[in-house]
Amino acid sequence: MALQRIHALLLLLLLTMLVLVQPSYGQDRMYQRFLRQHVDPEGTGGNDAYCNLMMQRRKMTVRQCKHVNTFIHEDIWNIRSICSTTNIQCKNGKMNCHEGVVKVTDCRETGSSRTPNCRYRALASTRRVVIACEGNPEMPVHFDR
Ligand code: T3P
Repeated sequence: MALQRIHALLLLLLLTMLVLVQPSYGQDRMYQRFLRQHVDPEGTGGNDAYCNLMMQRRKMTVRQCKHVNTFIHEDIWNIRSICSTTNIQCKNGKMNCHEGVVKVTDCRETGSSRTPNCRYRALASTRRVVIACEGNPEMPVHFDR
């Protein structure tokens, strides 16, 4: 009887731990996705060939060509530090967005682009970007605009 109770308690403990761990697991997956899609510290980017190659390499041309994607050319710690600036409103109305000025390459799909041969026009600039952050410590999980 006592053994059954211990088993039940252990099961409850395990379930509680799973519930607690799950959000941070989800956030980490979002962070990894953000890194894959939007962060390229080494690249200087800037031209169409860069976009054509990187959009494919970072798996954004698999089922369909992603229409618009921005690569940020900054150290990840610089990008993460944007999360500690003042909260602003995201496009979806949530208040977990933050803005910063960074070096970017914006890749925009061209008219002649057809999956799997997705084709992009590049625009390099230093501009204001808005990203959403989550977690503790706060980490970028979504590129807003
Ligand atoms: P994702 O959520 O997969 O990162 O807004 C729709 C998608 O376009 C979103 O994709 C972010 C991406 N995007 C950019 O990468 N740069 C931009 O400047 C804008 C407006 C959108």
